Amino acid sequence: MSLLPILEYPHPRLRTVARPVDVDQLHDPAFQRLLDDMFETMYEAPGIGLAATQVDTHQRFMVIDVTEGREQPLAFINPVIRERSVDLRLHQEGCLSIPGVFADVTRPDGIVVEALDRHGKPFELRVDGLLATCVQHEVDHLDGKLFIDHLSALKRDRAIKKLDKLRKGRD
Ligand code: GNR
Ligand code: NI
Repeated sequence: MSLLPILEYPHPRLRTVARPVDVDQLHDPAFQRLLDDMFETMYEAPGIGLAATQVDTHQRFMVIDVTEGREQPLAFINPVIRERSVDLRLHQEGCLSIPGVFADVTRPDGIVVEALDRHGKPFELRVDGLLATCVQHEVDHLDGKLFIDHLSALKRDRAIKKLDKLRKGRD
């Protein structure tokens, strides 16, 4: 297995709208290896989710594990959010593509998400809380969106200045 490089803001390919995965690909060992590499990259970061877009693969899939013990790896192939609750939830989000920057984002608290698992078997999950936040954050990546797009212009500017400052301190 290997760690994959993660695209960072403002890389233009983070704005790509990913294309659906061709289900024949799920039988391809190279695709399964890519999924394993994405889990490894997410766990090593560490992060609770990683979308294919972030590793410069512009197909609709993502990996998530929101458990403390890193015991519940979930792969979502061609995810679709079927329902969104009226109830909202505010959560402080971060992103491996905008490292070190955190900001409050409001999203629907509960969702129903439909996808294929890594073997092509369809599943549906009704989730809320952190997992629902994370699924929405990852599906946003597949649509070329970043969590800072949900902020006011003022807060987004502040977030980008913070990122610039962190980068200047790094070198
Ligand atoms: O590791 C991550 N943490 C996180 C925290 C709150 C809301 C969303 C996330 S996802 C993020 C990893 C990432 O960038 N996924 O795209
Ligand atoms: Ni992210």
